[in-house]
Amino acid sequence: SSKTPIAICTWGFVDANAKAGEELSKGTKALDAAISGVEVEEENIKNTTVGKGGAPDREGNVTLDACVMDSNGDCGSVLCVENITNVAELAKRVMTETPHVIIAAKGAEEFAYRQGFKKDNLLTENSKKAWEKWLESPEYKPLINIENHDTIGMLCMDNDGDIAGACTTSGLSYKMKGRVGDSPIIGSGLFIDNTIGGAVATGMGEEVLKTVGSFLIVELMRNGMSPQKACEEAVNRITSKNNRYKDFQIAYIAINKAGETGSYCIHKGFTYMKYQDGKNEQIHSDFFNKA
Ligand code: SD4
Repeated sequence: SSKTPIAICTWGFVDANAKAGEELSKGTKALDAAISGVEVEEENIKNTTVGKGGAPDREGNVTLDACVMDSNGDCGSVLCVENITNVAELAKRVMTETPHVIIAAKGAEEFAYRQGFKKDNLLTENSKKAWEKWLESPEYKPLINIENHDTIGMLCMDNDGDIAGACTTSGLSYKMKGRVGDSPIIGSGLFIDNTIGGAVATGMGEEVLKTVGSFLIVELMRNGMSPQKACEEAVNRITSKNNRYKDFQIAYIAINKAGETGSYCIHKGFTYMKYQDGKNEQIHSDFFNKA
């Protein structure tokens, strides 16, 4: 089996993945390492798809989705939360401090304040300007690989070989009020089974939800597929249905208990980060649409 610890995350989030890698190397457990990694992007106001600075919905409100899943199979999730930056940590608090798995919207925000989170204005001047520009001719057509697809999903394997993960996003830019994607839905945006492995998704959440993508990948690995093959099969479930995949991107990354990783996406342009042995490298994912 390969050398632990290992951290992988969606897209080119070098600093976030390095942070998780450092934490793991210090002996931090997988879940806390993953949360500390994704927090780098939640707090990065230049990232317009995660946390503070995330693009708002059509009405100008930034609403965040996040979930976490731990090595023991416990999980927590928050949907459509306003005014709180660190929603992955908030999802963890749902897991550890309540008898529930999912808390949505105002309830999640009020829970956050009771947990000592501070109120933050998530709409930056830049995202406000971009939204006002969008309002001039509001058309909602999600594009491939542009900045409205930069959810951070992270999977960590710690020094004990335990696997956990986190996923956090502002969702699709200029989404309908109340819209929730795959990212905070356990099994779709993220799934972990510490005896098998883990997977996370990014891209057009509706299509990931319809195929319960991350759970599917873990189950395929349970049945013997490598992380790579399992990601390919999960993308094939989507692309084999009809031709609509031409208009959207989906990408998956996965890790198994042996520390092997893989990724696959619909369209060229997706990369993921991998930290192992003190090295943090960016890996170009293979893709389905070679046309
Ligand atoms: C969503 N999957 O809300 C998210 C968006 C995303 O990279 O992944 N962006 O549908």
